[in-house]
Amino acid sequence: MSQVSLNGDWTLTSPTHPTICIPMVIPGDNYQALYRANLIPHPYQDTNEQDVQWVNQCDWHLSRTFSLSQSNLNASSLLLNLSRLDTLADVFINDELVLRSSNMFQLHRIDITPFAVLGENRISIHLHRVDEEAKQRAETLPMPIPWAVGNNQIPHMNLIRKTQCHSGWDWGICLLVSGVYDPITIDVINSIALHSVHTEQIWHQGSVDVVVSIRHEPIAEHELTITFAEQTQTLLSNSSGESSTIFHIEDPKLWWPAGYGEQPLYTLNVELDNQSISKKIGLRQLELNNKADHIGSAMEFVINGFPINSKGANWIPMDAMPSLESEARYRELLSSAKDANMNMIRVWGGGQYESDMFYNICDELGLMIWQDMMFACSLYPSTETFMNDVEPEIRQQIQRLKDHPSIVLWCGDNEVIGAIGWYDESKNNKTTYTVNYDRLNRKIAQWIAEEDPSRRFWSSSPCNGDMDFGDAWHNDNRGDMHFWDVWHSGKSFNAYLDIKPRFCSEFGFQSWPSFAEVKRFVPEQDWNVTSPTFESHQKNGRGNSIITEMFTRYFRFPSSFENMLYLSQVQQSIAIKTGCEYWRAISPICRGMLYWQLNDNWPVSSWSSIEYSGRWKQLHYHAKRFFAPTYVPFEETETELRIRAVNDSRDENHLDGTVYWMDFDGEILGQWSMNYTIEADGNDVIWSLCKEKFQLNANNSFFFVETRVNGIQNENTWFAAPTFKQLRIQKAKIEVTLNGSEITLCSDKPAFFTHLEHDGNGRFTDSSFTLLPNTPRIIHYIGDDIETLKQTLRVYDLSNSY
Ligand code: BMA
Repeated sequence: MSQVSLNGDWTLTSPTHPTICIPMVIPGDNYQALYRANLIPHPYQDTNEQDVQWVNQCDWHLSRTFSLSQSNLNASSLLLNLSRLDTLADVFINDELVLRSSNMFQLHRIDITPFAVLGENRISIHLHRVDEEAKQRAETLPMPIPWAVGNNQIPHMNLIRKTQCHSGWDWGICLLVSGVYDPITIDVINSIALHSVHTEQIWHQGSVDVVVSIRHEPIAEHELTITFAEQTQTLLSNSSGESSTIFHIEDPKLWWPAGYGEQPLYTLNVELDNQSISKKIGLRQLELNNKADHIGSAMEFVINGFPINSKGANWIPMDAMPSLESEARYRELLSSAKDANMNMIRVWGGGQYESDMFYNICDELGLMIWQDMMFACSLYPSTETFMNDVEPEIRQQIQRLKDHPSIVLWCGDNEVIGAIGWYDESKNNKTTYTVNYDRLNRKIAQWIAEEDPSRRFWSSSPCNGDMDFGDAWHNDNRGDMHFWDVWHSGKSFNAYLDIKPRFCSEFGFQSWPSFAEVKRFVPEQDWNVTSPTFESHQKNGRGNSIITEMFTRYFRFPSSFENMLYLSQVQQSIAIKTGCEYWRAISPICRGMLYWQLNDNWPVSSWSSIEYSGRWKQLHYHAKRFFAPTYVPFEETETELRIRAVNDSRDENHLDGTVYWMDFDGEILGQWSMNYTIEADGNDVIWSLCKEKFQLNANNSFFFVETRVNGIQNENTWFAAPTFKQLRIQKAKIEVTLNGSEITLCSDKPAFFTHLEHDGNGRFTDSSFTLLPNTPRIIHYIGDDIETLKQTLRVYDLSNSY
């Protein structure tokens, strides 16, 4: 098909500031264009965020010219494709209004033939400021609809269908960006337009029928060529505008989540009148098991008949300036998730329906997706006007996404049921606001069911189940829960052991960025956790106090700014590991854990395990160990210390390994070897020791277990003392030898949370581990910045942090 691309160079002007006339790259956002034109400082540096807020208070115009040939004009239609148009936009072709849009999540395909001329044409997009529109909408509502006060810096953004975290979040900069973030193209249609292609899988014993449904212009008798799994069929288009056919696949290769099998993808290609649509289809059966059981009810994804332990993290938009999104960065972040043994990502409702690249990569990597609809932490109106704006968004997004095998759940929103209990208006009038919630939520459920009957709809995250508006923050016997008692409510790390979630879809603990990251955005005079830059990059009011207060509970106080940064990441790792380790140990009661959060959208203190630059925080290295398919969690009972083996896999696995009990001088106090075969999806106690044996030595010793499963090494460390500050750890002297990308570490004493860092990009094969004494350990640097590695490699460990 021939296509006219409108990507690349545009011009950005502002009627509010008539002197501004600068180049802008589309796809892209206005902030990035202003920064490139030197009209604003970099919003992520220093305290610049506050200096760039004026951009929010302007209207912005984007425009460019493009050329159409006679053959373009001879076409039967010229379809302009526009999506992620952010947000209140009027689109003109040659000064004629062709589209008025108020929802950045809608997808547009407009016939511009009546407005097109031979030769030069002009497209302009007028983007209106959203803050004033939001205020006006609030005034006309039949009742107040509270917005996310603690997160958003600009009021009433819940009334605008725009990424909710653009106006700030408790980890997010407030940059009310606007622009167009997807490619803009014009499809030149000769005679009949191909609109969309969808599939449905009908499973039989050992085979599957793949129904391919094609939407096109309602014109009959045009030839459609459909290829799937290397079989080709031809058929004639139907005057109803919908044509379909079936491919029967015997013995299909099944798509599995990462860790449970391969991710074969079959190519589907549909051609009509010189246009084609291609998709990669994964064949898999999907079920969400919510059956009532002796505890409450299950929350378990079942793929191809096999129960899955879902492990992963929550995803936020990758950049506060959408210009900086790229396929390479999607791939890097999602590969980092997979490399840390994750198999599920939750696309959180305060962000965006991600771009096609994101879902394609998840299909490829075997990362299941829990997909929220884009509503978060505010209440939303159920007025007709609002619902009319939302309906096309939901229908179009479900149609766009539903062929991705990775998506396993459609979820109505993030924390909106809970939010009814947060704001005075709704707290005092729960019935009205719950009905208001349910009106919109029912509609969303209905639109989704109509567009995709193959997947389950889950009202909200968290939610106790259908028609249950109860407290899913604390109820651990059914549904998914968001467990924030440790971070937001200040309980100890052990509070993670007080609950047995069926599925914990959010729990998190903040850390500060690493020293390497800090150097990139904090001027040296602000290298202090209470400096203006540092405080402006901490969006959770009590965040820095919580981190510091937890230091005093658990650790000897760190000796320097640099050690504070390091220790904050040790602390975060311990918090999240405590939860994940225990919840894996209670499998299959708990069938899912997604910590908050995977990534950052600018450099900031946050709950993420990957920094804005892509660097793995210590937590991410720990996640790789505690999410490993076969893992050995420690478990403490009244009388015993135990090691379990959990095997999140479809195969029985053989594990061998050694448990060491060691003192802090490195003397071995006990040693046990283990040899065990664990069944598929198994969970067994494989070692235990009576606590009396080591209780007297609690402050002087630790347990370390190393394992091998299918040639893959893993390890775990356990301390008997309730806090690290009590431990009589010896100061470790760690010798570091660097040879190319190979780093050898050797310590005279056991060294804990031994962590490698340098100022460049890339990561290490392992970090933040226990280094046993006099046992050299080889680590490889994965990256291409050997020079920086040589110059800036630093090795931290707990004993040298105070
Ligand atoms: C959750 C999320 C986010 C928030 C995080 C940390 O509940 O849904 O809204 O950023 O907590 O407070």
